[in-house]
Amino acid sequence: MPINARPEYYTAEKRYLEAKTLDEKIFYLEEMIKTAPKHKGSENLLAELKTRLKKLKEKEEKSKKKKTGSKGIKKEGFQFVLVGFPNSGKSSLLTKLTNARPHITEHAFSTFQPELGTFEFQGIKAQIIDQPSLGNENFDIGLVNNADCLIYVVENFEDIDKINSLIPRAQSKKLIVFNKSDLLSSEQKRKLEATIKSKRLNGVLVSTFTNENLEELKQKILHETGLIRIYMKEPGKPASPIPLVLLPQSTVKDVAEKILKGFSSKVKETRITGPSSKFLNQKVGLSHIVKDLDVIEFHTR
Ligand SMILES: Nc1nc2c(ncn2[C@@H]2O[C@H](COP(=O)(O)OP(=O)(O)O)[C@@H](O)[C@H]2O)c(=O)[nH]1
Ligand SMILES: [Mg+2]
Repeated sequence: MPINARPEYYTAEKRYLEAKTLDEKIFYLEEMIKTAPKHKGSENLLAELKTRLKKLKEKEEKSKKKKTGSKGIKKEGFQFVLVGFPNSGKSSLLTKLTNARPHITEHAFSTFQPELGTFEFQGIKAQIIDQPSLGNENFDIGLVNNADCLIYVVENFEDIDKINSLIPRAQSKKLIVFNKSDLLSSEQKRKLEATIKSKRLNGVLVSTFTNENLEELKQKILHETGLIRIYMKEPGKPASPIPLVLLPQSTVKDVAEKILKGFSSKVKETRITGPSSKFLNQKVGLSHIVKDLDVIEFHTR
């Protein structure tokens, strides 16, 4: 179109044409409108761009309404969000890690809205959310930016940088899952694992088909939550099999209060055995900081 626009306009147009998400499209279309020449010869073009923008905004409004519907996900406790390209195996992984049963197909973009699953492992619970793939207009950047930890589901190292460049504002911790290990030879697996180690990546090589390393992945997920499991014990009896779950940096007082509000004022003596104790049955005060898998005995006399 011979409208003699400034270079900024053509850059915005190029980005607009390449844009994958609705968010991006709207952003660059607005840039085009801002930088388009404003004279008689470009009137039609401007009008056309504005109509296009209006339509995209209507579409955005509609998808927002959908999101706040019955599927709206409430954050409870520690939240993981799966991110990755189409067909990397996010939905398959959600099925293996949680109670959720999302739709799995060989077609790209078969997940249309976020799907919540509850991860339950060795006494700890967390939320895991399966997202529409990167590049899908229903991909929810808000979920990514609010996650406590992102789980990248990838098939190779290049995907990691590509994902990073698409979600530049994500600050949370990252766990990298290399999926489809069943497609690799043992030599390829060995190399990939060596590279994960040498790059000091928080990553693990798994297969949702053969279940390879899924237990290791669960351990890593549990570790990422930082949650602390404390086992209570009565004198002369074995420890209870079900732990109390506390936040990182919790104290003996927090444990007592978790059992019963006000209970800490009744505690006369605390004995602790486990990662936070120097020896068996160490006597500690209420301000002692507990560690995961400690066993605690309260004496109230
Ligand atoms: N070979 C192999 N294929 C897998 C594995 N996990 C998932 N797939 C396949 O990859 C395709 C996409 O899986 P899906 O979970 O829907 O991926 P999503 O688009 O990331 O949610 C499906 O055909 C799955 O059967 C795996 O561990 N190994
Ligand atoms: Mg999916």
